[in-house]
Amino acid sequence: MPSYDFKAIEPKWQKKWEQDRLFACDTKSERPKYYCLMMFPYPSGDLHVGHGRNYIIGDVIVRYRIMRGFEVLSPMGWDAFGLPAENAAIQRNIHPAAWTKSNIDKMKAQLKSWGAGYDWRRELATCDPAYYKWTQWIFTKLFERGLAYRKLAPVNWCPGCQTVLANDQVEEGKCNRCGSEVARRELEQWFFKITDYAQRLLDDLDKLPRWTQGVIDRQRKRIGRSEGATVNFTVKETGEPLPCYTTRPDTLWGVTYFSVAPEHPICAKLTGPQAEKVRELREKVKKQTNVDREKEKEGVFTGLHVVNPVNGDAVPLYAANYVLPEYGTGGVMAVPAHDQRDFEFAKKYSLPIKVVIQGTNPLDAASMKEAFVDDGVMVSSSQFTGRKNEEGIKAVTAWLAETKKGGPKVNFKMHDWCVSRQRYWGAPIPMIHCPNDGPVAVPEKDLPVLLPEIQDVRPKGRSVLEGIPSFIDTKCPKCGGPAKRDPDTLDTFVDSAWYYLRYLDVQLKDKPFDKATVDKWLPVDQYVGGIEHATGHLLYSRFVTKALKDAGYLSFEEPFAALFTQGMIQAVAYFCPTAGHGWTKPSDVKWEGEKPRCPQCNAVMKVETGKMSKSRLNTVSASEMGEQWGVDTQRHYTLAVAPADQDAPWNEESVCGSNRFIRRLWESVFSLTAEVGTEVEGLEPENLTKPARDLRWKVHDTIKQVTDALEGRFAFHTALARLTEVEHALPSVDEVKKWTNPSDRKTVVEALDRLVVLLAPFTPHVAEELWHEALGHPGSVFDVVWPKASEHALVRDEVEIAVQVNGKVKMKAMLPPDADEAFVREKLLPTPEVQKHLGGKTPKMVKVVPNRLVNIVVG
Ligand code: ANZ
Repeated sequence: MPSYDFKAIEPKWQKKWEQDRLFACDTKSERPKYYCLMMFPYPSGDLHVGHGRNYIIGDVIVRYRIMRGFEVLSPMGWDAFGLPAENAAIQRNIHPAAWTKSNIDKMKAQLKSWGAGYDWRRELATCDPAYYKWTQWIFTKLFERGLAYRKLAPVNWCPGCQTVLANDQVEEGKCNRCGSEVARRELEQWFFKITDYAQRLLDDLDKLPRWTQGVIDRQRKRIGRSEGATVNFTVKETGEPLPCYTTRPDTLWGVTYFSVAPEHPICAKLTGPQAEKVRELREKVKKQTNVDREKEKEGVFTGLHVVNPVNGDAVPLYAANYVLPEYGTGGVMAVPAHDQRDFEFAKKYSLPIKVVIQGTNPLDAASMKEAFVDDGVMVSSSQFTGRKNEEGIKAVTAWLAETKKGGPKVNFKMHDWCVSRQRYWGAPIPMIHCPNDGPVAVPEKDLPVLLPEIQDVRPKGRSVLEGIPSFIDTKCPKCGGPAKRDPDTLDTFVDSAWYYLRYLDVQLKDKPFDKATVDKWLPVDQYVGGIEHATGHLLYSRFVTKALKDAGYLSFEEPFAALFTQGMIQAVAYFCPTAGHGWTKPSDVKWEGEKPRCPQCNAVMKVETGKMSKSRLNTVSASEMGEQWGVDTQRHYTLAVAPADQDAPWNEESVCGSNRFIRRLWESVFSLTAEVGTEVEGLEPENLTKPARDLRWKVHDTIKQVTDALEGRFAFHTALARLTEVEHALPSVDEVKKWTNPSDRKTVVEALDRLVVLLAPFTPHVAEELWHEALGHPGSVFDVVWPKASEHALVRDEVEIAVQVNGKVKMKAMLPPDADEAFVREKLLPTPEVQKHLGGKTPKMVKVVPNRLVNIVVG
């Protein structure tokens, strides 16, 4: 028997697949199509075994679909623009392009070493001008349709570095490079009007039954649809309208003050002694996150009053931090009795509390400890008094509309998408600012707007590109006069919002994609990626698809028909509390019995299981893993350890278990074929003895179960558990020597054959080798049509069922299939084994769940 030399086997088959163009997709093929897409990676350099999970899962799906006869499209590319490349460039003094390119090379080699199959002819990188030309084109199309606009928006400004910082460059309010206090600055930036699509993005979630529920929920929450009413309050002193948005118009008679965000335009117009205080508050909230703004409520009286249109009452107007400027109208009618935030604010500033909804226990404003937010009956509410508040909401809203005091209104939490970045390493925004014509899109013939090649990408000033006159100074495409290019680059989420369309033809020069081809191949049949993209990438891609459809470039409006989000592979990390020591590599930790100790100071270390990350020194290198065990072991472990959508530990011992399985399989297949041969021909299913019949049943039942597990359920761990059982069910060579019936011996060949075929999507290299070398087939195992279970083999002459006495499982018994109560009473109950468990008592009741369970109730 040859030894299991994975170091020779794995590259050998990888080369063969490449030569055979196993993963080359012919988009014009007549076969049914299957588009399997993995979220393309950011080229960060090294991959660890945690990253491997995503690609391995995708590869199993791809190989399975190939075996099912689909024309499979499995492309791969690189989300290649972005901040880390720029940071690495600044730190190590290499150009972001060079850094990115070398990482792509490394990662590509790694993906290949995992045996992950892609049609590399379709490789793309978003930093390639041939690609970003079309990213820019999409921007101009959105601009044409009024879906890209400019407005002032805050950015993080570092006065030390004189530059704009991304959110992850700000740590506790300080610049993570120079430590200066980060300020907020208002800049004119570009936005995509994703809010125009809020309702459709929400409604169409119902068309995605094959998406992970968690992602659907998160998108719903992010879109944040809210139904309520606007109410037309006015400023008493000036008569100026001051509308508010409320979900509780039933509480209008309980308004005791009104509050606006300190950023509200009305605050800017204030004069008098209060104006300065409001301004101070605005400066303060600028530094607060939305969460901070709600924690400690703070407000300032503006000196003005506001008139409630339902009863003419005038109430004081406050500027308050907990009112957000960008939601609703930026103003809130405050009802302390029935809103907890307003309650806390009213208590703090001694404002009146007025109960207008009564529950079963009468409320008294003076003694309330918190707001009453439950349903109840409206009181002191003019003609609505006595109504249940749920009906009141509808009735009051209708009445507001009739009397022109307000009306129904739907709001969304979602904001427009800011796409301007003041960075170097991104696609330049294809807009020109002309003093006469305003912002003008770069015409298609002038695209791409090339990112200038500069050596020093360090930000100096507002945007990196602003400091490059040869880039910035240009002519207006409309009037020909001097004009300036937009100095910003696009958010990398714009790059990744359409890449799945480009894969169909990455060579196209005169258009981003061919409509007929993408209409045929999309939506993607299966998308696989991380749940962290739930509300970013996945929402943006849906928006861009819908916008392109509306512009007539596509015929579908949801890009991904099915979405699977894999769990994370986790690892243990060790942390020393002593200042400056921090994380230690697991292999360097000193062990004292059960206690991990710091190798530097001997302190007991904190143990944490979580995400693999470089900073925590707990990554398991994929290449070391491959060196030691082979990639099929890594694949097997990754797939068998847990359900693919759940987090799972990386556990060295279990990895050995996966390796043992592969070696046992290797031995069984070689040693048994040496005994029984490789010919299945001549197996007579009618002419088998019991052990062979049982083996055959196990094999065919497993075909059914593995197929089930691969059909959309992604129960890879179950599939592999079943396949291990088949391996266990194989007779030993010595046993088989005693099998004299030739047909019986052929069931062993059949079992080995099916086992190898079923394992092929999971552990493809070893499967190919066994298929070829042990089972003696000439072609590739991926030329084989996925097996179908034989109905005949699935008919059992006996099934194992559990026997319960008074609800507790006492034993297992073999019964003919579909045995009923009469059979059980007559044949099973009298057996000595069952009698033993009944302890001499007579059964009161016998309940049979066919083929599963018998429950005997005794008194
Ligand atoms: C009066 C009221 C009485 C409210 C009551 C609630 C309960 P959702 O469901 O999230 O849409 N609100 C409106 N605009 C706001 C803003 N810019 N910043 C902070 N809060 C704002 O919430 C809508 C409710 O949030 C509105 O209904 C308003 O408070 C508040 F017993 O109006 B309510």
